[in-house]
Amino acid sequence: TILHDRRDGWHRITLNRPEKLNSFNEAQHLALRAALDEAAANDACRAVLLTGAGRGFCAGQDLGDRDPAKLDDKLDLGHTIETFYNPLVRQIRGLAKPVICAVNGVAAGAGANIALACDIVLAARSAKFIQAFSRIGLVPDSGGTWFLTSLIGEARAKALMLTGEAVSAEKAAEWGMIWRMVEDDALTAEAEALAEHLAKGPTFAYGLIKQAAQSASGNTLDAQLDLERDLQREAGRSSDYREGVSAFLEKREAAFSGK
Ligand code: LHQ
Repeated sequence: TILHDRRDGWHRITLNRPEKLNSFNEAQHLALRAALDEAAANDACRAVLLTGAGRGFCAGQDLGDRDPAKLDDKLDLGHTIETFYNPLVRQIRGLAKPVICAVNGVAAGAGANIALACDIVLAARSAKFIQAFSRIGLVPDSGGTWFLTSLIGEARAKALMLTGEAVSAEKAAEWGMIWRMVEDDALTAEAEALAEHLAKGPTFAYGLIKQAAQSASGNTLDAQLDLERDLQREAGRSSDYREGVSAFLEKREAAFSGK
């Protein structure tokens, strides 16, 4: 259900149920969780690249195994969210190294929002983002209501969530929903180059940068200033800071260890 490619310095994790547009069943959730856990625990892995096999990125929850006869007022989708989707989003956000998402094709439902949970999102020109939930009578999950409102504002976010209209990669980039749109045939190379670049970076500082950026919207400026002070104190004690300063003074490229 997933492919885990351990490269020198970074890992590529590929959702791999292309015949179902990589929609999530339980097995795919568990395999992705294990792969992310491994990437998090392995010091040699300093960046993660998440993508999808085939023509889609991810179509959200696999709806194929739903028996409409069993969809009644006893059903607890909250349990599915709590067991699988929320831990996944927390895992991506909590991973103390950069997670790049290369959106190779359609990203729908939870698939769109898992992409938005990643740190740097590149999307192929032919990719699109669909808040498909309202099309089947559901509410956006996997952080979508939070990510979208903060990324593109409440007006655009609400319209997308209510209409279920698709957003092209080009529009997503123009709106600031993602980092960049890339031509289809350039996506893999661009995403790999970015992963390789980040894998040589100051990984410890990257983890702190994620933490700071993700805290901003819930903090007052005062609280955020305090947080920056604390994080900078930690960064200032890292060997990568020593190396960064030495390299600057010696006019050479820094060789960061990630520590
Ligand atoms: C699929 C799926 C799919 C199964 C395409 N499942 N087979 C959380 C907690 C608990 C419950 C519910 O949900 C959630 C979160 C969610 O994610 S809810 C939202 C679930 N996702 C959707 O509603 C999206 C459903 N898919 C679509 O609307 C379309 O497939 C999109 C717009 C993504 C792509 O359209 P097309 O490019 O026209 O492709 P297609 O529809 O022909 O799909 C290709 C195949 O993939 C097809 O199978 P087939 O055997 O006919 O070739 C689809 O049935 C299958 N597929 N999404 N979610």
